[in-house]
Amino acid sequence: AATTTTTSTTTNLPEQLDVLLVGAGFAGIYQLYEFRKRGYSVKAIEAASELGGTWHWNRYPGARVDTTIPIYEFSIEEVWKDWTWKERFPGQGELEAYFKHVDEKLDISRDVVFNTRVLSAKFNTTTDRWAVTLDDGRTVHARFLSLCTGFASKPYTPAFKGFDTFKGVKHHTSRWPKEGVEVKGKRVAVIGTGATGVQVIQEIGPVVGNLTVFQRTPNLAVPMFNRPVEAKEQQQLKDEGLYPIYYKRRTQTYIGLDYTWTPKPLVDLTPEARRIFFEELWVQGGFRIWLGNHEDVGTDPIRNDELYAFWRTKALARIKDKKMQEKLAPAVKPHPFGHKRISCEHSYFEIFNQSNVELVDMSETDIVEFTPKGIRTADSVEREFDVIVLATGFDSVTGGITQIDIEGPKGTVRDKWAQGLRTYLGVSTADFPNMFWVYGPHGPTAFCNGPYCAEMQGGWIVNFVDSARKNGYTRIEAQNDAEEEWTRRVQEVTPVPLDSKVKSWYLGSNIPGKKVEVLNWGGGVPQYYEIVENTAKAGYKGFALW
Ligand code: N01
Repeated sequence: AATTTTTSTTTNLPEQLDVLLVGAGFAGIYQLYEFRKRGYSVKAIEAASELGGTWHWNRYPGARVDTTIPIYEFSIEEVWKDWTWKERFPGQGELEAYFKHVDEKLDISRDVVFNTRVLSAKFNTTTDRWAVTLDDGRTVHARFLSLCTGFASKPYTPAFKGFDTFKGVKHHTSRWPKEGVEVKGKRVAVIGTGATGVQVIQEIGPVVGNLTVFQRTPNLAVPMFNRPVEAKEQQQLKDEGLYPIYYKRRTQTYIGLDYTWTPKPLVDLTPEARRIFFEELWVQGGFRIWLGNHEDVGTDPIRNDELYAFWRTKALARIKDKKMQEKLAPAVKPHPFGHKRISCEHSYFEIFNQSNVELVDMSETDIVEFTPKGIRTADSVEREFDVIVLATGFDSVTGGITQIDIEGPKGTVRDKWAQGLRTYLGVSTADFPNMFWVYGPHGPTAFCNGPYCAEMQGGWIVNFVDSARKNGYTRIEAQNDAEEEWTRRVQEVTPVPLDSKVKSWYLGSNIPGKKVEVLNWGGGVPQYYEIVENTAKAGYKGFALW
């Protein structure tokens, strides 16, 4: 078995492979393990120097998963049986250690080419193989191409005027240097208050010299209530046979967690009962107040207002200054609760009580330019900084795929999707034979626990490829009519207002110029799972097999 994740770029890479995986995070690791077990020649190409995907790249201060253990991990017994977490919501460092453990158990690294990027892939209709070009000059020919690029592997940095003139230190959060950045006592700016911005702000707030937060939209963040978890507590659950039950439960809940919407509509409860119910969810921490709530908090505007009012009361109690209260938790709801991804925090609002923290409301005064010393805003004020943190998000869901030059028999994925996203089952697209992805466009992605999605969709792909091989097919391809039908269905089950002024990566509206459309399957995990399983049982209906 491997001892640690390695940084070798010299991994033996045959010119011909059965399967080439792009990325070695949860998704790539799972498929590598499963394909190899079934005797496939398979390799993963990974741009990073180690396993972990998002948990390798996002090493900014305060990075922490916002899903509890043991829901957020592989369900592979060999891995979980002797792995012990330290915290209910583990931090990035602990997740890095987890991936080393995974490697020790499953011996993954020997089949991963690290420090290498996939530049392009072209399908050859004569050989039914993908010719995949790497940035080290090598070309690999693989029957199947599986894109395990995650939903957030392409960072987004806005095109700020004068960006390169700034002489201090600046980093996008997902490209944070491994050796860290000194922020103690420094003048620091954070641009962006999404899930990442919230985590950075609460982590560095207590140590920086002064902090300026550039906020475009207030974050309706909820407390995580993280706590240490004892080894013996975990062992007991394992001994009682609970872990497989937890993992199975992920298939039955809306978002692949161990809980889901409460069925009884809120409207059936008295206001007092609703208040108590909210309180009960709140103290459990994390997403419960949203995803454990009654579903009508999302669909009924009055119930949504009620939840916002509840959230606001909690937030206001933690913010001292009246003006700051209005910026962080405005009287007028900035957007429906839950329409932007809920973020989790522990001391975010308290940071704004510090006298050395300033909040710049970009709806009043936008960033005009970066200068050699700092940032100038529309009110002509130039603030000086030593460090600028860009917590500005990602070209999410599609960006990981469209950043690669992928060419099928009729053109590139990028050109095809520029006209509008079209997929079949959120794992494939017509005219791109033998190509799949997980945790990407039109899958449950934004509304699914990552490791679960990696296993559920990954397992489905492995079974499909295996069935094709056993039946002697060399080419499998989504059909246009099946794709039309699926795309229509995704739009139908994901009722989101496309004309909303709210910018959200759920819809691509966070990226200037990106087509605003439904990017994720919003019909919930159980329904998705049922559909893909039934498709398999029906002989992979909707795919052509040659
Ligand atoms: O990115 P985001 P993120 N000028 O797109 C602002 C996962 N995640 O990295 O809201 C100024 O959410 C933008 O403003 P607005 C999680 O799924 C998980 O924070 O568009 N500001 C916003 O505030 C999450 O949802 C974890 O008005 C600009 C911010 O930048 C996803 O990753 C932790 C701007 C971007 O927020 C992405 O989160 C972290 C501009 N030109 C992330 N452009 C955990 O598991 C954008 N912004 C805990």
